[in-house]
Amino acid sequence: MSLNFVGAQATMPFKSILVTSRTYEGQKPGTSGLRKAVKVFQQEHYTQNFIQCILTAIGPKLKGCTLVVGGDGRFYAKEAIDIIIKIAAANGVRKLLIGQNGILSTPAVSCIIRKYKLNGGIILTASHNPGGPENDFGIKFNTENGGPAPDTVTNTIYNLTKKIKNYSIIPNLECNISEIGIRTFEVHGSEFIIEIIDSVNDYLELMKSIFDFQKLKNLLSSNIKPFRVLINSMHGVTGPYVKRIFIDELNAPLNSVVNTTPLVDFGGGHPDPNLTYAADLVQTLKNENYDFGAAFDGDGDRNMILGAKAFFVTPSDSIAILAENLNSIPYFQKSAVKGLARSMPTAASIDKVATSLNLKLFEVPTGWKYFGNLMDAGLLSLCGEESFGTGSDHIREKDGIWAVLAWLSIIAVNSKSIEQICFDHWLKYGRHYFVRYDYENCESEPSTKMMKVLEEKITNSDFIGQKFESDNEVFEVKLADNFQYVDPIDKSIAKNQGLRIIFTNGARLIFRLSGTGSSGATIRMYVESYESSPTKINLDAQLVLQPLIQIGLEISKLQSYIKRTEPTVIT
Ligand code: VG1
Ligand code: CO
Repeated sequence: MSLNFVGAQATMPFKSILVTSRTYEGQKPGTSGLRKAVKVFQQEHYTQNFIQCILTAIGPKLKGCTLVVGGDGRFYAKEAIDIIIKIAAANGVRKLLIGQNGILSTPAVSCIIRKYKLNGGIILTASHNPGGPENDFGIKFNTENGGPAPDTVTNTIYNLTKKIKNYSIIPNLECNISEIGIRTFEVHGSEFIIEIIDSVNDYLELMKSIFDFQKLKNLLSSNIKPFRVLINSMHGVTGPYVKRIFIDELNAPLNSVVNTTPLVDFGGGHPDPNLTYAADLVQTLKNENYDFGAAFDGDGDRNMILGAKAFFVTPSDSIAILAENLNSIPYFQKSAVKGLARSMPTAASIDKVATSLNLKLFEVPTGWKYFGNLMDAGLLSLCGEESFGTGSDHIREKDGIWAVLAWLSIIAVNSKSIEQICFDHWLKYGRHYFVRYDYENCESEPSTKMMKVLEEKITNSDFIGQKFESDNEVFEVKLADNFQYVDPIDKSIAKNQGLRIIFTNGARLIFRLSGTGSSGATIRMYVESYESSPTKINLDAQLVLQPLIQIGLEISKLQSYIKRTEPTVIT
């Protein structure tokens, strides 16, 4: 961390005032953070209330604590950081570390909290949701283990928002966040410190301690046959990180990285790394001679991995293949792999690897926060979600750039193409075909009704054993429930985590309502089937899954409830 002093030390003592507020409904953090339209956050007292409640929820450790603040640079982030500075100072926070210009990826925040043993961090992002004045803003709060606040903490924050009457603020305390360095302010007779830090340094150092950068450099900048990569930051936060890592450190050609300037509105795009929203990456890979492609979401915790000609690696396969090859990565050579985990809707490819490696496999609800306790207890090394989330216990967040470096490490060792690696994996373990249908921006009421009726139907005792037929394929129900998770460490219970229908042949249908939308409802239908025969592992996923998709639509009556025939996005 740089320790330059910027400008003169502020000498004027600052005093806080108490501002009378009003409560707002709906400040309930979802799967990860509070996400709403920018216009909602811009309402008088709205952002101030939520920040005050985050700080109050820290409890006795608040006075004198140090927090890190940063985000994906989206519209309204600078205003929010200004509010955080003023409210944190008034509440007795001792120090804020702030990313230069407010830029810090979600994995970098997790890294910084852990490295400097901070009390937590505030991340200004709505992740993969679009940005700009007409789109979304969001605030995530991470606790001292570096991970997303668990349900107990977010429930406390939410309860506070329902009864907040006023907040403390120092309206005239200003700080320029564009220059690296330290500034101190005198607040109520104590020192309040703001340190503006380089956005990339700490994260880069961590990556260097995990991977063999020399080996990766040889792979990407070989004079004989360089491995050609195309990395697309989608104008999200990862731009400065990929430039430093792939261009400056690993010497990849300059045209290996694109869309690396973080923009307040992500250039009008949807910063979600999937085949629909990263269509330009897919097209370029199809048309040109690249060996590898990757994209990230707005805040840098998601990743999509593509091979030559845009061969798509499903996130569920990605995590399984990484698990199988962890010995290619120095970090995992140093300490034994503990356990593996996936979120419930994620396809079970990794389960097969866990069995083969004799490792414990945990199945947790959707959301990275559920992996944290297992990692803290030393039970978990590698985990992933079908929603393009991949990560390990190096931090407590999913980590897009880490995933790319992990894949490149495997390639550097075994010299196979991405497609060949996947094919060989399926040959050994069989293939888990997977697809997710998202119906975005549905009306809340019919969506909730659909879920309620479906739950009643599938939890009725006569549902088990029922047979469904489509395209001459028969699926018999083995188990059906509303998924519930008991945390093995603190025994906390997470209920209502998605409706599951598991068939006797291992196929699964899952229905969930998203917890990251900013308005209305998004219904997700997850469809998975398993094929072990070598003649059936290289088929088109959409075709293979069609019969099961039809059964899912039929059982749920989804289309008639929400009056739609097509999903918004298929991943
Ligand atoms: C989605 C994903 C989930 C992920 C969450 C946060 O949640 O499905 O797997 O952990 O987003 O990711 P939901 O409730 O909409 O299904 V991020 O990158 O948006 O912070
Ligand atoms: Co994200």
